[in-house]
Amino acid sequence: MDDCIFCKIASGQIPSTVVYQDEDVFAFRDLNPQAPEHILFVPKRHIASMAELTPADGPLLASIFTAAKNVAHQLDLEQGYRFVTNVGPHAGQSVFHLHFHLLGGRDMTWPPG
Ligand code: D5M
Repeated sequence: MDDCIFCKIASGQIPSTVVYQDEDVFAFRDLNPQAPEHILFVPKRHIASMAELTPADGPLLASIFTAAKNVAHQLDLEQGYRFVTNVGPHAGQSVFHLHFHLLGGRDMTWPPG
């Protein structure tokens, strides 16, 4: 999508601190980190949110989760981490391109705010 900031980041039009990428997945550091390690995982293809996913996206999700697991391992987050996606305004979604937050490097509380 032309006006989507995460499409522009995933295509390299807007700079980011890239952590991982492959054919379908792009991961970069969050501009406003909420933990010592805060990385966003996005599909390179534009999908507005988890609400838009279909069964055909299963392999894509497997790629995203596998990438996140491997990055968590590389960052020594073996003590634990959180992997979340916000869907819609009530959840605080502010960028409408599907993204998963990998948060780690500190103790997390539950329930989240
Ligand atoms: O999360 C959207 C996240 O996207 C939020 O944590 C800030 C981050 N963000 C926004 N713009 C950028 C750029 N340009 N680089 C890196 N990170 C960015 P949400 O779940 O939608 O609230």
